[in-house]
Amino acid sequence: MFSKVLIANRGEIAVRIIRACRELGIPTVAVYSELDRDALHVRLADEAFALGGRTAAESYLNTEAILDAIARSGADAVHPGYGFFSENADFARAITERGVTFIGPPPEAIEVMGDKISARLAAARGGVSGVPGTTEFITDASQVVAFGKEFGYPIAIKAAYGGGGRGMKVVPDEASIPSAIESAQRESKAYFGRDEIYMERYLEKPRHIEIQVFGDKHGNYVYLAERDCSAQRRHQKLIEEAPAPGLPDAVRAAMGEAAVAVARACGYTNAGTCEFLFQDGEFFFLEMNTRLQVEHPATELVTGLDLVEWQLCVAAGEKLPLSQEQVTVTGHAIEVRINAEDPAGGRFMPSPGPITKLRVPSGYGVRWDGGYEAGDEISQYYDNLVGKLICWGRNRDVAIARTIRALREFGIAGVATTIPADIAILEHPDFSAIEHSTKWVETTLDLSGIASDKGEPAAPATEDGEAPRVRRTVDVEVDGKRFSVAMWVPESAPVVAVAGGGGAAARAPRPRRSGSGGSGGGSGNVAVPMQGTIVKVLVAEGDVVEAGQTVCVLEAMKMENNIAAEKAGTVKAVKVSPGDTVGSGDIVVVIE
Ligand code: MV4
Repeated sequence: MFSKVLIANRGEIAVRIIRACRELGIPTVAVYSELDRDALHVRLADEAFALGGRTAAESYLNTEAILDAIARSGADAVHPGYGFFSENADFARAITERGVTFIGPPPEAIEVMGDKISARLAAARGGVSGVPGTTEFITDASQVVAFGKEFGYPIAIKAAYGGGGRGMKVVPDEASIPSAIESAQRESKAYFGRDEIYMERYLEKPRHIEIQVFGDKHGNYVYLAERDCSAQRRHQKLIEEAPAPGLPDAVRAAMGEAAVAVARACGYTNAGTCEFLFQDGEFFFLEMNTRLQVEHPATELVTGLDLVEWQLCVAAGEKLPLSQEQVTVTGHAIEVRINAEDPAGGRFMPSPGPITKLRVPSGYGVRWDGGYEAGDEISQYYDNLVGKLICWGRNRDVAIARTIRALREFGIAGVATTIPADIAILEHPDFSAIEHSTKWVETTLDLSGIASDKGEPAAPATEDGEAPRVRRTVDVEVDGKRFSVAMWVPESAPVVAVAGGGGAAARAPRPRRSGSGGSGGGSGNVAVPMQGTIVKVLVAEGDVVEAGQTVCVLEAMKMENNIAAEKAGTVKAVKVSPGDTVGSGDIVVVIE
């Protein structure tokens, strides 16, 4: 086994890996950016090395800085987590050349799967079919026309070196081919630096089912059940579950064997995931993710296995501990991603900031994999996953009820989270009846009723000139029954002393004044909640706007975010134009 493992990552996944190493008695090394100097993964690791920098490119993606930390720490293995260097064959090679083990697949397998056409060819070598489509780059629109004549529409045009849905365009008819090719190439170039594209038949209502596979360095493979990740929005998964509900056992076994065949065909080792689309009883290979995935704990809860332990053992040259027949699935697991995003009105605006309060649920069948504690800050520079709640139940209904129970116990303040949207999904009859597909959240689920909530009570509207008020609660007993009484007091008022050391009042967090968070009436100053670039301005001076109307579009954290008016009125000033860079809290539009 390794004598020291460096974790080239941050947040919850770094914490997850540190914990697994500790249980195996392996010392751990954390790395950190300037913003993460005091982060949880740094606090938990045995040693930590500064990378410098703030952005991912300056820190967690800085090859030189990480290689330097590996050398200085004397680590003999590196776990890349997910994202960052996890699917970077050059990085895997660079550390291997230095005699350090990459805890992941061989670089050649990463390369085969990084190119979606070679991935399709590898699957075909293993006898596994992808969605009907081409295995050559599109060089001319006439190829798409010919494909449409043979297979019909819609057609998906995809980035050959892409993934995660970026660069994918759906072509509804022949007339749309030229513009779809053009925008697929443009997006692909922008995201991946390359513009090769190919095509497939587009399936309109598939479920996303993925198989967890494992290979060791002795040619052994197993699949560890499957996960259903159909509850997603704009290619961001919200909820994952294992096993996939309603999947016939014969299909499940065939998919598992197909995933193993794909892994074998590219000489895969360590943990990987084969993604399939499942529609009308048929499944098609989509792509293989050559890393440990965010949703791996759902598989852990139903198989009873520790996948990170498996990764470490396999990377160290050990044989897989179980044969396929020895892998069993018990009950049902649901994983909910809790992101610092505000789902109000279904918009999912990033909501970075300090976490002022964090109380995570517990109890039977409840697991929390988090990257933060109260007092830590979610930075706009990184992924805004706060953590994952994973609940196990003896069947799917029990798991759903338990997850809803746990989500309702969750206490977090300072940032808005996706929890209200998660509850809406889990409580929806379509979800319990397994009538959802990958399109369901966007087309069917109604999130318009969800209000902004940063876990801090909003102060009631105040008269002009009056000091802002804050909510304080006191616990009182009336006839021997305990009540919690809320009072609205001026911010400057002394904290009421509560008998029995009732610290609740003293600890009551202050409402945040910026953005769409607390203040009752809504400000006429429309501010952006994070740093980014203005890509569109939709109003001009003198326009009459309604509360909630989008006034401009901000590109930040790789997403376009609609910035909305908080109150109705007339636009008095527009302070930005497309292309402008803005910082968190900058006022972009003034409404009177
Ligand atoms: C597709 C598809 C339908 N037909 N390919 C999106 C992400 C990338 N991994 C592949 N994706 C899709 N490819 C064909 N031929 C539908 C999707 C898709 C999707 C897939 C998995 C999970 C969520 C999704 C959401 C929208 C579209």
